[in-house]
Parts: sequence; structure tokens; C-alpha cells
Amino acid sequence: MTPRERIVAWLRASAAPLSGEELARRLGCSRAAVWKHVAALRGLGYRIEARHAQGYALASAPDRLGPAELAPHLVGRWRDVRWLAETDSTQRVARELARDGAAEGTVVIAEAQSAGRGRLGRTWHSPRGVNLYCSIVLRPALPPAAVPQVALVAGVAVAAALAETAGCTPRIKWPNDVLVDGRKVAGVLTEMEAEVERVQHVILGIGVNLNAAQRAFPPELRDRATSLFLATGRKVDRAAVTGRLLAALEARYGRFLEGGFEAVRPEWESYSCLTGTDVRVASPDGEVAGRVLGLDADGALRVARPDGTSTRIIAGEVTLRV
Ligand code: BTX
Repeated sequence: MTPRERIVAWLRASAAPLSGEELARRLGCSRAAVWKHVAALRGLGYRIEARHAQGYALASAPDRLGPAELAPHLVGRWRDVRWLAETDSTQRVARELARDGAAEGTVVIAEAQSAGRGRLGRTWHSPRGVNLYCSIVLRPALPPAAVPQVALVAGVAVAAALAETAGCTPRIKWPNDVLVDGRKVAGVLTEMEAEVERVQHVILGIGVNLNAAQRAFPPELRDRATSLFLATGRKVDRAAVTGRLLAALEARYGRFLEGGFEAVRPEWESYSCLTGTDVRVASPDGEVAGRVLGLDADGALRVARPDGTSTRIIAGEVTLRV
């Protein structure tokens, strides 16, 4: 954390005001330097009151997902949060950090993305300051073929965190669209760099629509996308939801690393909106129509054809047959 982020985190955590002297001692700098940091923070929208003979107190903070806002909510391996006011794509930033050796658990969060990415070259619409856009550096000891399972694990974590924090009932549409009321509230994307047998790093990208209003979506998305705010009528505390999401991910990712996807599959199935339904799947091997039986132990979708045979789909787009 930068000195400014540390000041915000300390003021936030402290029940009583903190004196300039105390902040200077903790930072190992002069009181004049503390004063400059406080002035800069005020310029960024933090309301920091200077209480006579007591010290500084944080009266209010802007709604941001910076390290200082997230610090009270972080558990597990996600301790190194890099915050950006805006970027093209957090995936690009995280990939560059990973190439430079960033450790597993490094999290890149932006308030807005000018070129947010979906899967297969699609776009992720990323309006400013209302949602969550994050990319996480992972270094699992996995063969490249197992990486799609990481996205499934993340999908479950997102669904679980949304159920816990917003009290809504999320569903997952294979492979990892998270839906509320049949509309997409979150998307998950994994990108990797690997040698033949072993992954070097995975960049796990998660976008969740938190407080976006209807008008934040372009017209073509308005009947297909939703946010927690639109679904529940209540604004959420973005930092708290992000913290819960990372905690939910920590639990499932840990289970996955120990026991493989099989250790997460039953929970994934509990959120699936496809099992038992009739679908069409467009996959690289052609189109398959049939009834979804569920997921195999490796995360492939098992579909029963009308002739009684069944097939496994490893990658593809599913549409419901009505
Ligand atoms: P996807 O390919 O499954 O979904 C992309 C499709 O979803 C788009 O073509 C569009 O129809 C729809 N869509 C676009 N934006 C939104 C939105 N905000 N809400 C709902 N639906 C939308 C899913 O890809 C993976 C998305 C990952 C996004 C994260 S954000 C942080 C990280 N950085 C980055 O550039 N991407 C990831």
C-alpha cells in the first residue's frame, strides 16, 4: 500500500482520531509530510477532519475499491491489491504483472475499463465507479487442459458471494455466466500462459455488475444484463461484496487445488440452471441438441442426445431450446 492508502486504512480502522504525530511515527516520516498526504487525500475526495487537540478522523470516503477500502475485508491469499482509476483492461495489466513475476494472489482492480474483454474476443461493458472489474494472478500447478475448471470454480465463488451478500438467487449458465432473474450479472474469463505440460500463470478475470443502473448499459444489453442494484432495489457496499467474493474464491480455490474440480462440482451443480433442460450447444465440433445431464468430474458438460447416446462438451455456447 502507498503511504496515502495506509493513512486511509489506519483512520478507517481507528475508533478515535489519530494525531499527526502518531501517523508520522507509523509512516516513519515528518508531520509536514503527513500533512501533505492528508491534503492530497482531501483532493481525491476523502473528507478528513482535523479535530483540535485530537488529530485526524475520516468523516467520509469516496466510493472506490482501492486497497484502503478493501483492507478491512481481505482474507487469504489476496493481499496485494493494485487499484487503477481507469485502464483498458485489467486482464492486460495483470498479465504484464505476472510476466514480471507477480505472486499468486495479486489482484488488479479498476474503476472503469475502456476495452474490457469478454470471452472469444467479445466486449465487457465497464461503466465507471459502479461495478467490480478485477483480474487475479494465479499460479496453480495444473496442466493447461485443466484451466477452464478454474473459471468454473470462480463462477461458483461469484454465485455464492452474491447469494450471501445480496440475498438474491444466482444461477450459473455453463460454463460461467452468472445470472439473476435470467439476466447476466457477472462474467468470468480465464487467460493463461503455459508450457506444454504446466501452467505458468492464469489471469482470472471477473466482472460483476453491482450498482449499475439501467441507463449504464447500452440499449442492446438492457434486457440481457442486470446488476445487484437492479435485481434487489438496494445499493450494495462494493468493497464489502468484493471482500466476500475474494473470501468465497479463497475457500473454493483452496478446495479445488487440494481435491480437484470434483471437490467443487456438487456446489457448482447446485447453482446450475441447465441441468435437466433441453439445449442446443454450438461447440468447435459442431452443434449438439439434447438434454443436459450435468457436469463431468473435469467440468465438461454432459448432454444426452435424443437417440439415447450422450456426449461431452468441453467448450461451447449454450442456448436453451424452447
Ligand atoms: P462473455 O464473453 O461470456 O460475455 C460477454 C458478453 O456479455 C458480451 O458480448 C455482451 O453480450 C454481454 N455483456 C457485455 N458486458 C456486459 C455486462 N457488463 N454485463 C452483462 N453482460 C455484458 C464474460 O465474457 C467474461 C467477462 C469478464 C470481464 C472481466 S472485467 C475484469 C477483467 N478485465 C477484462 O477486460 N475482462 C475481465
